[in-house]
Amino acid sequence: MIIVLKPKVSKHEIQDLVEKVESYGLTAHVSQGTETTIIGMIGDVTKVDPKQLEVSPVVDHVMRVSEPYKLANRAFHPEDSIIDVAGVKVGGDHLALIAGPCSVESKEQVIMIAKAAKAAGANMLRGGAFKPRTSPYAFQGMGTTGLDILLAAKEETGLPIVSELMSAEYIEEFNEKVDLVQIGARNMQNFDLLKEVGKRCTKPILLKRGLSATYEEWIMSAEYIMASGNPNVILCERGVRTYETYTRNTLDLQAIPVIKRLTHLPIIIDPSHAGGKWWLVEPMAKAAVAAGCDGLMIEVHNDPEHALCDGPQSLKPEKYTELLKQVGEIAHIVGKEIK
Ligand SMILES: [Mn+2]
Repeated sequence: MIIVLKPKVSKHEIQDLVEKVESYGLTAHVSQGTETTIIGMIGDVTKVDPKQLEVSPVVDHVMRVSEPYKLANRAFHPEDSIIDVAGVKVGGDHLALIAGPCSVESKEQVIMIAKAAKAAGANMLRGGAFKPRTSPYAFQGMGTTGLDILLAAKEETGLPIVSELMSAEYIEEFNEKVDLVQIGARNMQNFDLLKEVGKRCTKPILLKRGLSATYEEWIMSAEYIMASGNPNVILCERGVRTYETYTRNTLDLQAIPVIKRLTHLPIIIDPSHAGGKWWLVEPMAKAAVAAGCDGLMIEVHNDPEHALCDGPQSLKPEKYTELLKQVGEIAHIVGKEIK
């Protein structure tokens, strides 16, 4: 249930209402926009009588929210959330451009790709140090050493770092070294991990959509993180499993308007894992920006033929540079800026 307040309500009046909500044994979540202030009531609202709240002169109206997610719900927070990743803004009219190799392979490799990505216009560097691989015999990533290599690349280029966390055991290390913590598709419903990153992770979270997750399941996973104490969640569509086997997955671009309608969270698109083929990345990336996404996460590798992971879907730096030129023009048309 949410309480929509009248314009120009004082802090003191908001506090009075928060106390009233808390007196029902509920949690109050205040969202102050430029126009209106909303108080979300979280908990068992069955015994709350909306009329009792509407008698207050500062209350405009009280609404029931039927969706099971509250904190991520756009009704609770009508304006777009803008999430700060080490100074790079994601959401609203900002476009995040995340690039880098699937796996960190060596210091020379990561620094070379980071410099090329930055020169092309990327504003964040991604690299996998801990890799969730389908086969236990495949390369599992460099782990902690990989994170240190990413840090060296950050020192060299200034690009904030995005990397995937697979186990709660490493949260403190990620807090220290990583700027945007990715929770991968396979862990989207690892609820214990979601609760731990909500509680202990001090950095924003990039939550990938599960391989066959519905929108509601995906948003509920974001809700887990938010309800556990970390409000800074960015969603990432990376293709879903369909009957089609020609492409690795099927990119669901409808996710962009749907997520924006249902939530206030930014949504970025990963066309690399969606298609699984490098030549699909460019058209899908352009379509995603045209559809209003808040960012792109693209695999870039200097030598895709010899990459230890996901070579066939990686772009060479020259192709990425060419792509970002076109993305810049489309972004301009849809009112997004790249910084
Ligand atoms: Mn990959």
